[in-house]
Amino acid sequence: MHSASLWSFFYPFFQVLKNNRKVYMTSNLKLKQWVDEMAAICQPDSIEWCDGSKAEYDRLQKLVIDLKLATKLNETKLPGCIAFNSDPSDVARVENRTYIASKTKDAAGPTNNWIDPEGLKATMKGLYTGCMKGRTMYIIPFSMGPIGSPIAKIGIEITDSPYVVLNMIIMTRVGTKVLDVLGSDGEFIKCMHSVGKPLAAGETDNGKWPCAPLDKKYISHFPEERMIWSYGSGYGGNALLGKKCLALRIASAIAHDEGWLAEHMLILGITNPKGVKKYVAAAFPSACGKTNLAMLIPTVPGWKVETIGDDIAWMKFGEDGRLHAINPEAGFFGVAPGTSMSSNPSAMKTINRNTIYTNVAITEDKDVWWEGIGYDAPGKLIDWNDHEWIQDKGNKEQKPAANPNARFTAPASQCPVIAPEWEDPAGVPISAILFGGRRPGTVPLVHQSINWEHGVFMGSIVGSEITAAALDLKAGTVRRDPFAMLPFCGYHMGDYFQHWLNIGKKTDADKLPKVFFVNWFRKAPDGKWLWPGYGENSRVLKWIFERTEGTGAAEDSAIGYIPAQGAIDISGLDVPANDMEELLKVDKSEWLDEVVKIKEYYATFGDRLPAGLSNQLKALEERLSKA
Ligand code: O2Y
Ligand code: MN
Repeated sequence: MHSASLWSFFYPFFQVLKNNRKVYMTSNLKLKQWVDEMAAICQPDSIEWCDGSKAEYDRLQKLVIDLKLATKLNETKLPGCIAFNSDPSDVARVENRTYIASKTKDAAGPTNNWIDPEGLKATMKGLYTGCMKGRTMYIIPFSMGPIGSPIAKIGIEITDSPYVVLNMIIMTRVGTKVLDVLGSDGEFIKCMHSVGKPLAAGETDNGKWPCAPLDKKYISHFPEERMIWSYGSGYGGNALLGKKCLALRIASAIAHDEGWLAEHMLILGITNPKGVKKYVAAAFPSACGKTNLAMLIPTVPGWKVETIGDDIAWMKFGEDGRLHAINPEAGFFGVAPGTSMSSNPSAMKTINRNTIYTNVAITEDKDVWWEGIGYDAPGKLIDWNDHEWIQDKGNKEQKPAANPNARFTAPASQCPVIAPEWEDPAGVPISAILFGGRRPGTVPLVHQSINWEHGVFMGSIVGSEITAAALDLKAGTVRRDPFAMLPFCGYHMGDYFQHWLNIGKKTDADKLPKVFFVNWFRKAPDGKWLWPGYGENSRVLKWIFERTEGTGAAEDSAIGYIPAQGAIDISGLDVPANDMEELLKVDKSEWLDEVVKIKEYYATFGDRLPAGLSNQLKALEERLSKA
């Protein structure tokens, strides 16, 4: 017998010795070797292969409650729910500790935090050495996308965090079936994670969220090797490696090489009163209400919106020449503050069971509460820092009870408006792509691109205006977030733009999605919002739907097609005609100022800015300069 096959034969028995809980009969030699290699470095007390079962979920839930790392919530009000509080140093994605370790700095481009891969590996191997002492190493086989879908990818996350395992079981498809699909020689993405807090003999976490200090946190991506190494954070996008790390940063690099799109986009299905259904993908920078739009309840009579995904879309050409999208995730990791029965009733109904809460406040009867939940705090709370908290509405300085980035992790299958086809392995055909941002001025409520290349231009200039004098930017400055991918593109942004342009040449123009730019955040000169937003956004979706059908009246403008007067259905809506005019206004001088700003921004890409985009900018300027 060949030595590799011998190893393969004896491996399951070796596992029995190392792990008295369960044995996994994976025949994938690369996987076995990688697990052994990392176990030898990290030196865990035990190893567990995860099967994603209910029994496993329940056992780990009990474990984190017994360890006082999580609180069991009110079983009557919130069955199956628990709440964690993280360390105050570990409450969000850490962009300045997130690295793209491509072989060259140039491959990462000007928008990424590049680091030399070999030096980084040496540093991180040092940190990983002995990092799991006193802990269990969990091996999580997961699929991003329906298991076995031609668009799906398999990842294996190694972690020492039961919080991560519980979240991954909700957010991805974990288990035995994934190993079956992987088989003996299937490819997988290595996702290595440790909270970076080894325990000495007899030491416990003592109910405290384990993590490493900020300067020891590393969220590292090796795009050429399709590998992720994360250390020191147990939180969200830093630790649930299927999400931003795999499904966006690594997948964007794979998609570039394989000719498809891995995007930071929600996917929704919209059905008109005649029963015709179309699918829309949409990219917005953070804090633009992506989850709310994905779960929107239309106010326009007879129209229906259903959710496919709220954060990430993988789109590939189908045999019909159209782009088909899947949501690679299986759950929602949504922001709790601001989520209420009025802002997003479907989200509220999704998270009333089997949900993990992180950094929310807890009421005396073990219910959850956060700022913007829609009602006052019911009595004394325990805030996310584990302190007693009594609401003092007169005190503007009062610290919030929930962390502003507090999260819920809930199964997508629980969403009352989830589309029945949300797990279709073939994906759904996309008719429209939307880009948007928070733009109080200049940008109208909605406009449509002239063609695909112009649509790519629209995606490239996505951004939100800085309102407060935040960071070092002055108020009114647009912080660009191209395609809402600034923190998530795993390679050179200039090459990413070119990739989008190339996608447009792979099929007939009429099979490509139509591209739109929306702006729910336009303000009147007196500072008031012009558009009511939320469910009323269905009126804009209706026009977009009609445009994809070739109906929906539009007018040419210098920036693209604008709804003709009366084309946006505002029946029963209290938006004065003047406001509607202001919402759809294209002010040439404002747009000429915008052109100047875009030129400055485009200059940051140097000669890697595709000619297709500089041509688009020039053409826009010419159209604006015509009388
Ligand atoms: O702060 C985190 O770790 C979560 S970030 C996040 C989570 C869900 C959806 N989107 C995002 C994001 O940053 O875009
Ligand atoms: Mn996101």
